[in-house]
Amino acid sequence: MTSLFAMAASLAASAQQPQEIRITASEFSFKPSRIQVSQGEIKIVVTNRGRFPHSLAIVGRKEKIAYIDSGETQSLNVRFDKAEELVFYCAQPGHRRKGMEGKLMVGRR
Ligand SMILES: [Cu+2]
Repeated sequence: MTSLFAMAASLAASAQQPQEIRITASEFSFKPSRIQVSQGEIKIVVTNRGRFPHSLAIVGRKEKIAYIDSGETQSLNVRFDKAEELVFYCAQPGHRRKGMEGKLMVGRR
């Protein structure tokens, strides 16, 4: 019985609010461009402070924010189950090449 309670407690803990990270996009960078998160559910909030539309994609993941107009804020929930280092970037034509990319480090270093 005790172990059942312990399991229920840990399930409740894992159902907590996702970690939230906030990123600003502009011409032509993301700030911050290096982000460290723990494994689990992450809410990525991106605000476009630039004049051009931007986006946020993650290499190897289907989830993305396809279009963020100037002045808009959009968010994306993504789950990361293993420790890994991912690259995120803006998928608008030419933007990644001009510097719109960053590193997302999942898990402990
Ligand atoms: Cu862009």
